[in-house]
Amino acid sequence: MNALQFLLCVVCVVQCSEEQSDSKGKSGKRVCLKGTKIPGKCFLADGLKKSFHRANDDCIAKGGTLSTPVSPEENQQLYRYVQDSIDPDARVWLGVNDIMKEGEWSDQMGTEIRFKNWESEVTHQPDGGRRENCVILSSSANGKWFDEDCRGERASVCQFNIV
Ligand SMILES: [Ca+2]
Repeated sequence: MNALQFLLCVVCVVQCSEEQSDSKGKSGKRVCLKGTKIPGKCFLADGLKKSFHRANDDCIAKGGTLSTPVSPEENQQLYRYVQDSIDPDARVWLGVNDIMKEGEWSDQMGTEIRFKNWESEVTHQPDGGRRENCVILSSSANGKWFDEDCRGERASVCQFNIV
């Protein structure tokens, strides 16, 4: 290989990698390449059971956060998606916890949540006090929420904001 060939090669490698990162930056903002789309976000299920912190870290590594429904409609859409993509009775971690302050439920940005969907007909959630600071959505309880020990192992769904 002579000097010119070498130089062309380097230029090509730099350009190619620039093009790749460019297209990565542009795609994925309007469409869900995997998972399912609801207005404003993509949901992507992970059937592998893991602790809340592990599931949270894995979502962040993918550029998202643990799913956090903010309305009855979103909760219903997440619940249906979990049933279809994991299993009809699956329970998944939500991006909601009261780790910082007992009884004050926050999302993964640390903002206190307004929409809650606690199970309250059969049991009276949340009922775990300081032992249970994380939240699951239960498909077998029609998408209702339960507080649980964060160290438990559950499936999860990541959410990605899109325009
Ligand atoms: Ca608690």
